[in-house]
Amino acid sequence: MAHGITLEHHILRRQRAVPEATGELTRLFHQLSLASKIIASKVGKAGLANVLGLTGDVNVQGEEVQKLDIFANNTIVSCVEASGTVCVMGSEEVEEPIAISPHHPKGKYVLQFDPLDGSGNIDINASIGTIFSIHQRKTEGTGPGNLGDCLQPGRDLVAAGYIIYGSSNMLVYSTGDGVHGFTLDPAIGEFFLSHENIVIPERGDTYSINEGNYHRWSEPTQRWVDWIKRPGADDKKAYRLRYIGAMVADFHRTLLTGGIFVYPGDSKNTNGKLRLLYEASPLSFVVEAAGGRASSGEERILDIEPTALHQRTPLFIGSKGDVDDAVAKIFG
Ligand code: AHM
Ligand code: MG
Repeated sequence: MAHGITLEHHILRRQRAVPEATGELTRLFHQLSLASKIIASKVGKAGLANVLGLTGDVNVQGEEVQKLDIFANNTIVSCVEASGTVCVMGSEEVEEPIAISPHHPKGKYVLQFDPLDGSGNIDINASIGTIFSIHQRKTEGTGPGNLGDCLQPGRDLVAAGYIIYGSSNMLVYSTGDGVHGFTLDPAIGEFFLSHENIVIPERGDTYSINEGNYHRWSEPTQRWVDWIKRPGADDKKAYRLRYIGAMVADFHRTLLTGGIFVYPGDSKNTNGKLRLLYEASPLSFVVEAAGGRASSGEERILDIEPTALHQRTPLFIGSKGDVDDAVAKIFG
């Protein structure tokens, strides 16, 4: 790995090219990367640090809360809050918008995040991640932000990305023009540029979906899965199935090697499982910046106008050709 360009240097260099930049975005990224190093360190010794298992609580989504979920949430909030760069935050683990303490200045950005995505993987030592998105505030002035600041469509994002805690720890981000990946060197404690200008292949050979839900899918969805995993006309190969159950990990593989990740609506959950603001929208911003596509089936994910913090959306995301096929075959 080249130890040339750190994450901070990369962001700073790009911000210097924006005449109206104040340094706030650079500071926000600095605090986010600090939070992710703290989380990575905790995840790395999860079995030793008495953070495996459940807290005994149930979160706003009705899911059992893992101790590391809460640790990650609190770490991001406390690292970012004091930076004076955000006016409000939103977290998958917290029901309402997170107000900034009156003791801290309010900034011009809105940070929303899924602190620990794929938390079902924590106890089995498989990859998990953090997903984040950054909008400009909509409310005027320098006071606290509100729910309206959080409910913005993905097309208006300033930046988005994720951190994957895996066999190595990586931070991948985009400000809309290109996608860049950084690998944490744990000996030095810095993220270094390792994947510059990631471009998703036009097509892949992998599909990623929880096929255990097959019985709950619409017939067109079932037909699409039957089609994608079989060899077909025009030399179509049988696609391979890969599904770890942590979207960050499934998405990261899809971004690097192509293919499609899907969490469709089904007879139990018409809008699927994934949250628009914390999961679908930021990763859709990243995939589009890498040349891919993301759709709910009915519309472009980035064009969905959110109406609630924790709303869900069906998601078809990945290589443009593969998402085009799925949407055409399922939605006509
Ligand atoms: P989480 O944010 O509570 O961890 O849930 C989201 C996760 C995604 O990472 C993953 O793609 C999906 O849930 C897996 O769900 P399922 O077990 O239904 O396949
Ligand atoms: Mg999640």
